[in-house]
Amino acid sequence: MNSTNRSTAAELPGTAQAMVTVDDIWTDDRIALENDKDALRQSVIDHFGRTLGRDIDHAAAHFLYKAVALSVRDRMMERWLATRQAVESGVQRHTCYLSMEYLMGRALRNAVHNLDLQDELGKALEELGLTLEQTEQLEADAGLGNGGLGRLAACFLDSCASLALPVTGYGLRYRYGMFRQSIDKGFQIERPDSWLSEGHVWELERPELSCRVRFGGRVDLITELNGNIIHRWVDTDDVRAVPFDVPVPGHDNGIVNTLRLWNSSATDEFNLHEFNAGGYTEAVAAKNAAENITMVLYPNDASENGKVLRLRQQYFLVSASLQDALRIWLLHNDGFQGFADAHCFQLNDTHPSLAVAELMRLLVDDHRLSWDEAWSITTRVMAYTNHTLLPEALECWSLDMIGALLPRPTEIIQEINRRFLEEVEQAMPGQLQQHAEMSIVSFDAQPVVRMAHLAIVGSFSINGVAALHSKLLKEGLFANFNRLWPTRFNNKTNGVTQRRWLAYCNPGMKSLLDSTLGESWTGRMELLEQLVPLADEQALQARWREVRNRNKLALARLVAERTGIEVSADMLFDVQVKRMHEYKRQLLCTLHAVHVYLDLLDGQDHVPRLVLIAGKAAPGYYMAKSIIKLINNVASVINGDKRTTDRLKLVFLPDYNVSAMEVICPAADLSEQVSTAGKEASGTGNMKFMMNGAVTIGTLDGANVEILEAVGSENFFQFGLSVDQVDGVRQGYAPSRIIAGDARLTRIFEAFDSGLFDAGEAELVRGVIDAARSPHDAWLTVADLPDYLDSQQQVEAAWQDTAGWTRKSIMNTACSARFSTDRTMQDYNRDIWRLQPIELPDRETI
Ligand code: 26Q
Repeated sequence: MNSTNRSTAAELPGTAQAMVTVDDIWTDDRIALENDKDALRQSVIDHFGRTLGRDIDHAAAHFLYKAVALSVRDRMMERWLATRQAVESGVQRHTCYLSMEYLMGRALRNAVHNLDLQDELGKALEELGLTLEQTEQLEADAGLGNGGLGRLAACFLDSCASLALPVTGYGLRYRYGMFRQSIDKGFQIERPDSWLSEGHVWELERPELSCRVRFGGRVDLITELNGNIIHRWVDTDDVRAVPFDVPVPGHDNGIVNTLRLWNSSATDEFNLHEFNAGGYTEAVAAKNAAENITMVLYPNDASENGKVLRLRQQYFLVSASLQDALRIWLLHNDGFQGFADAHCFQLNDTHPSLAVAELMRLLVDDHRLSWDEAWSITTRVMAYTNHTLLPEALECWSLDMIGALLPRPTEIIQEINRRFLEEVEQAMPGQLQQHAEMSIVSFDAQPVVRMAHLAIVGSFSINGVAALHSKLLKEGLFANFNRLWPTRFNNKTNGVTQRRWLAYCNPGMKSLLDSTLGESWTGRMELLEQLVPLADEQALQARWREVRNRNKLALARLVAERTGIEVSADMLFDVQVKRMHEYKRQLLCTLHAVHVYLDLLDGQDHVPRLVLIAGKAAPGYYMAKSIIKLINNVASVINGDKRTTDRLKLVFLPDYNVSAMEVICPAADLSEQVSTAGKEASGTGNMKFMMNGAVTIGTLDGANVEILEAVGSENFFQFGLSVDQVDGVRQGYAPSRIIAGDARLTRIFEAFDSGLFDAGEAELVRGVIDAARSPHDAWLTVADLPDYLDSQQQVEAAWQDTAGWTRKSIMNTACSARFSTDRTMQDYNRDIWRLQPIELPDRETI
């Protein structure tokens, strides 16, 4: 037995310490968990009967899924423990990724493929009268995120595990994830997503690692005997943070990293005064507030300012995660010497930026480091990723609110700010305007804490998520900071994991690529470039179209199931799926559909087209919800018209989520990425579509710029104003003149004015249309519309040349390597994290 490989000791009551190691638990002869068909079949039966206590008469489908998932989970356990031991051994540098959101989707298919179990498990299930595909559908999506930022975190975890990078995800275990969307008479209806109600087989509760998070109370100053003044945060309302670990298996490398999600629960203490005064029930009920913290994900993907529960969530995540990292460190170390060299905390937007203050508090108050020692550590471990340029999405918290909820962290923020402003004064003497602009706490009468400034001041690295976005951060939003600390700013273009987003969601394409390039492309995306010289080959093109056609049939089935609308796979599948936002301009897409419809009525032909739109609107975002209603109104006119039925369909697909995208992105021909230039930080849906062979129609925004550069202008339909032009156009912007000057636009807006699309909601629909016609329209929809319509005409011409289109499609997949999160993670690792790959002990069983 390898003694360096010992796990921590387990203490048994009344006995001397019992040493239990991984090797004791999994001796070679106990493993017996083979991965062949028969062993897998037996595992499923055992879990169904023994673990879950079911018999086949009560074979509620869900229990079959659970038995399968548990059988797969069993096969990760040893590797999971071994990975954790390697990461927590205290010698290896590692990264803690702090994020309020992880949009994981389903886990089964991903685990099965990453562990390479698909063939044997498929056969085992067949013998039990099941298919793997059916079984996978029974899993609920883990929808612990809103959109791009949350899904990015999930893709990062997958790539880190697959690259053997020691990265632990820290997040919250929301009881209710992203709401479920349905459509009633064209309106969005939200329903709670109780994804845990049937149990969650992937998580492992770890109450032994719980910690305490404090809220409220006050700060007492205490002078110690030696004259030191210390701050004691007292009379707090405490909440218990209980971790639930979710395994993150790497692809075919034996690594299983961890996503640690915190659940809030009450501490065991009661308000004794109330308790003893006979208020037993009240004292117990008061504990509810604690449980509420992780009850629900905020369904906004732009900040919802000022909600105290959101602030509690953020601090809860940050405090529990940092305490956990310090606890693990102190298992193997006496003090904090070396801590900074061994850690990086990557902040996913400003949502966890209280980490800067909280790490200072833990080091200074709890571990008695000096301010300077603590600050030196903090500013060597924190790194901040920005995901937005929209001013309204920048988080600010009122100083009063944060001071009442978190009195001690607030004092620390103010001290950080005092010292920071001294530094600004040194570097930019007398520039009071700069001080006011850069200050963490604003100089207003009602001061607010600017979370981005806190993150910037406390971090050694600040990155944007696409080249254009990072440039705009440096030149615009954070220009002052860039002047002060130019070396801190850098770019890390987003990516997506090709495992979930190509290999597993598009099995037809995977086998085509496997047979053309060999199987190793999954881990080496640059091999896709070998498709470039083959892009015109007839045999490849034919197989390519065949695969895509099957994918389109699958999407057509999903559309029919959810909406009752029948669409033909021969149509051009023109797709825009993403959160509903004015800046993303789902309206452009819809206005184009109206244009095609009116042309068809006028006797002008178009290629058959399905325009598919899907996405959720934040429940309080009136305009975004109105746009959904408008789309549905237009859709019912178009889809109800027999004259155009084989030429045009407009579909709003309800309840867009990760699993829906796994069906949508392999089937799209045209990917709509049409945001107002300068507004979309990166986009990641654009990358999923490209990888699967869709051609983009897009503006020069976010990562579209890099997609265009990678694939070449002949394989991308570019239109619209550039960032540099946008501000110019805003001056004296007169949409009505543009409409009057273009017959196509005139006709579109007249159709709306005629009431054709009102469906009894004239006020609402006209509200959207009038906003687009207003000189104050910040999104410049009308300004970009003529160019967009032209560009769509080029799309149609290109579509009619089947071989030419197939070539474009192949070229998009071929050039997509750089949009893999494997590349993104290597960039983070090279410039920010500097981690060594995990080395597992060389054991046969791992
Ligand atoms: C903040 C405070 C209170 C409540 C909610 C929020 C909140 C929650 C989520 C604010 C923003 C978000 C999510 C933002 C997001 O998804 N941004 C997207 O991030 C992607 C990954 O980098 C980019 O590709 C997209 O361009 C960007 O819009």
